[in-house]
Amino acid sequence: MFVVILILASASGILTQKDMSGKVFFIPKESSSSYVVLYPMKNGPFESITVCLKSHSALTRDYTLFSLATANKDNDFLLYQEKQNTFSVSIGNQDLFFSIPRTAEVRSICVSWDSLTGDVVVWVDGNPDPRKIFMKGYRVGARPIIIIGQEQDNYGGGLNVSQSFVGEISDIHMWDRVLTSQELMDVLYNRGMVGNVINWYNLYYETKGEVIILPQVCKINYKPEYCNYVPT
Ligand SMILES: *[C@@H]1O[C@H](CO)[C@@H](O)[C@H](O)[C@H]1NC(C)=O
Ligand SMILES: [Ca+2]
Repeated sequence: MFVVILILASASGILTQKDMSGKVFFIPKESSSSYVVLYPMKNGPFESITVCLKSHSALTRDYTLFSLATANKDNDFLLYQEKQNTFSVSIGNQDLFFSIPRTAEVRSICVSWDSLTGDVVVWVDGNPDPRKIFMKGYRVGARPIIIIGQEQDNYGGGLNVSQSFVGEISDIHMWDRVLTSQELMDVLYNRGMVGNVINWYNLYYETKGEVIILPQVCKINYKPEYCNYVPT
């Protein structure tokens, strides 16, 4: 398969552009130094956001799934699995909590937020949790730093080992709009619905520390297309 398209030297490391279909980022060990920086194709500010990803982790403590910081707000858009079966969505440094149990299974999470209405929806394996209203009228700032595997407490840093992610994470997409239910199903089943801010099939990223790229493993009762992207 056609893999590495282009490798560019950046100031701090190697920026890679790659089609990550059928792959995962695997962070095998707890640390505050292993993570992935994702480079967005749009710089914001953002009045609507949808983020989707799949994760697989045996952690029983808190961990971070998606950390987007801007110059003035470390939790400008943060997805975080808390203890006690609570999942949090933070926007503009404010926290909104959902009752979502942790699981050691492969799990798909999609979160959408619309500034106009404040409507937040969290989808777990395609099932929406009861929606909430949050941060109506707010705009997530421009020039975000997006990190997978660690939680930022300042712009690009302030990482805390106790909030790090250990395990596999994949199929990360981000849009600057709210997806329809039909589009979310197309994401879940890999029917060619790709992010316009972050696109897993054309991903600009940099890995730090110990992050391994491995093939995805599939759950037995998933439809094959759930974990095997077939370009159309
Ligand atoms: C690191 O994260 C843990 C768990 O969330 C928290 O209790 C602790 O205060 C954090 N430490 C710092 C320095 O932020
Ligand atoms: Ca933070």
